[in-house]
Amino acid sequence: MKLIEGHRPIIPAEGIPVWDVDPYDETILRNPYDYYAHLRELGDVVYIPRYSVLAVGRYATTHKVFSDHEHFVSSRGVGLNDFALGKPWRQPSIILEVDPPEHTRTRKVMARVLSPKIMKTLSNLFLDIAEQVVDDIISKGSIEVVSELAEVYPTSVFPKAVGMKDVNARYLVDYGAMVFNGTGPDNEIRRHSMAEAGQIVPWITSACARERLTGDGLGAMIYEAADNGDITHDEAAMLVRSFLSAGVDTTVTGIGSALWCLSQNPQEWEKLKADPGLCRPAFEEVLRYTSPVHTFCRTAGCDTQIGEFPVAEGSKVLCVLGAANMDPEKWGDPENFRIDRRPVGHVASNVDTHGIVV
Ligand code: OVV
Repeated sequence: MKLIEGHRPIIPAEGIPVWDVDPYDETILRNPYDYYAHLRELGDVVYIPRYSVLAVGRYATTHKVFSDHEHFVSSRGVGLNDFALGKPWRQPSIILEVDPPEHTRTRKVMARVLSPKIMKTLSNLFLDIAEQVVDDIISKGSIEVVSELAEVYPTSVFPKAVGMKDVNARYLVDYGAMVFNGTGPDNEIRRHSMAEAGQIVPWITSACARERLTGDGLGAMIYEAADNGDITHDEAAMLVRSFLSAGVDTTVTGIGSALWCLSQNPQEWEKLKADPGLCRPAFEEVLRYTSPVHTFCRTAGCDTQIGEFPVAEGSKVLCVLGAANMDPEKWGDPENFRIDRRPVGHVASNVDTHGIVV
């Protein structure tokens, strides 16, 4: 059978609204808010013929499908490609592209290494580097936010926290782009990100090896979990890779978006300066408002349904997290960026703490 973007085309159930849109078009990616609104308006689930996929964008439905690993699996890939039908471009992640019970086991190791207690021991490192970066910026007078701040901070902090001996900020940023754009269709954006895969993938793989890590970082702790028999040593290397794929790109986007949101909402910036204690809720609001990961897919692992509509096994479902995070049903006034909103339950990132399997 002829596949579309690596998955089986589907015939949508009668009554599912059809929308001829390309969610991965650059115009929509640059300003997705109208797309989000229309997707939610059309219904609980929408069929997008361009990629022969279903899409959900209302908060309640998106949350439900995204967390329902019994029916909507991650192990067939969280992009358009169905790993059951074709070889993925990289070895699948054992934290992202996996379902319980395997996910529960690997997730436990990650959670232990990223515990608040261990994060606290790293806070001086995070703070020192933040101060250095800010001092540099102040001495320069003006900056380009993405390349001189949003990319610089995570790529300075991350390798140190993980304990990487090999540091290549450019490769880390480009690998992040590959991982996330790799979930989309074979368009210009994806091809551009993948162009360097031949060099970067082997670099990432070797940088995650035990002998390329110091003995005192997060990476070493992951390998210690392997020494204790919680995971295998090959799995340890894969979890170290997950730090790099999941951590860098989302943080670059988060910091860039934070500066954008504050620059567009000067009254919120004043509020933050007056009460720096709002920093954390402000960042959560940035994540809700901008959704660094706009979409992750699930794959129907069996014949199932969304609302009243039947959904056939093998159907790819776009969970449009950005749309869910802007649903007025859930948020009341989602268009207002408010640093004191405390948007509990947003599905932007850190989603595991809300019970969603990533
Ligand atoms: C949560 C997440 C996002 C992106 C990549 C990965 C995980 C990974 O493990 O590679």
